[in-house]
Amino acid sequence: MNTTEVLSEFASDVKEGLLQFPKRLPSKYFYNEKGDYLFQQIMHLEEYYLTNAEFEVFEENKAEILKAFLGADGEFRLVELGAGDGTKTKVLLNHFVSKGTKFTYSPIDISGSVLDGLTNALSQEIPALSVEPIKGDYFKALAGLKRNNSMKEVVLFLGSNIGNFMGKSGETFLRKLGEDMSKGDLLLIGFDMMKNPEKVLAAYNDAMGVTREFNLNLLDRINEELGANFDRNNFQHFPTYDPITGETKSHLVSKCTQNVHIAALDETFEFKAWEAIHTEVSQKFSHQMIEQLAKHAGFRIVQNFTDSNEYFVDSLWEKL
Ligand code: AVJ
Repeated sequence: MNTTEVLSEFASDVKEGLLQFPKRLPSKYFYNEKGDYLFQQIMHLEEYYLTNAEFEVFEENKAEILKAFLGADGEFRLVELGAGDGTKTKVLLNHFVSKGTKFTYSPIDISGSVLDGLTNALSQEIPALSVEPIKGDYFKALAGLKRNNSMKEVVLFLGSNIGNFMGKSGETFLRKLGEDMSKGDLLLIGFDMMKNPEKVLAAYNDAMGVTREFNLNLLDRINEELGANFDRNNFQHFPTYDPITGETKSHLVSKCTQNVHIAALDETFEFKAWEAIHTEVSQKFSHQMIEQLAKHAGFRIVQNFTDSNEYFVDSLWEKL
């Protein structure tokens, strides 16, 4: 590689992560086409309780949620960050439309094909719904919305995606999100709660090995896009759960001492036998942690919605 050439963000993130000790790779790179597909499979797994739990939260509380969204104004724009295929959101959208609610749905996603898929599906399934998709970065999209109108905003950030932020970065993200919202705007945010550690661990180590594939796909992606020679058979998927902190971590453990060359970086990395790469954190929360997060990010908790097992909480926050 020409040394003056600028590395792609992917390449430089991989380099930075593998030069750290312990080694790590950012989980946002799971989601190429194969990764999107594997995550869809994960959402249908028996062990991955999160999907059904949040689905139940919406089914059981949709009337209450609508009441809270309507507030005093009676009109709003519903903005969803990282909408995906919208399976869970449709529960709310269908209910809102059936009640004659005046609102526009704006899913924001970085992937144009994901947005097109969702928009087409919605025009078939809920023709009366007004949809204005926005392709791009969350913050740019939100700032653009604010510039163009003054309607009350309700932001959805579902699926415990907030759990993927490491350390204080979740708080920083939410604070920044708040800066693009007005006082009185709402945020409905999903949290996977602390629970039986066996149950948590099984969700990240399913019997069919889909999560294992999802994790190993990151190595395949580095091979394909950055010209690396990772041998996936030399790495083992190993998740852990810490019931004290609620941190669920995924790792890829090197089964032997080995060298991996990454052509795009013009660099070889050594992995010692049983050295682990940390690939993902999926934080589990307590009510106290949610309260702290809301407070530090500049929001007030209006109401918490949960499922019958109390596995999952969708927390409704108001921007202060
Ligand atoms: C999409 C971030 C909510 O952390 O549970 C699923 C991703 N990783 N199985 C999660 C994931 C492994 C998922 N989130």
